[in-house]
Amino acid sequence: MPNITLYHASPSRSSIVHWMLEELGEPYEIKLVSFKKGENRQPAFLAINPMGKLPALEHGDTVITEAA
Ligand SMILES: N[C@@H](CCC(=O)N[C@@H](CS)C(=O)NCC(=O)O)C(=O)O
Repeated sequence: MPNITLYHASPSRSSIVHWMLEELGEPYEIKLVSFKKGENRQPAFLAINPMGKLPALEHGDTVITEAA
């Protein structure tokens, strides 16, 4: 089980992080988040990123929320 998880929606800035992960070649998991269904505003996702925005990249206990 990879310890890197990308919360992703396309099109969005999380595609930049998806690209980075592909170039790194490390194993990762993708969890799709639907803006249309408002999943980024649900408590389960707000527990990952309280701003309710993508990207969110979990690496172990660390969460990174800036594509830059
Ligand atoms: N500071 C963040 C901003 C991320 C951001 O604004 N993401 C947009 C998608 S590109 C988002 O999640 N919008 C959903 C919303 O605000 O409800 C970054 O640049 O990585």
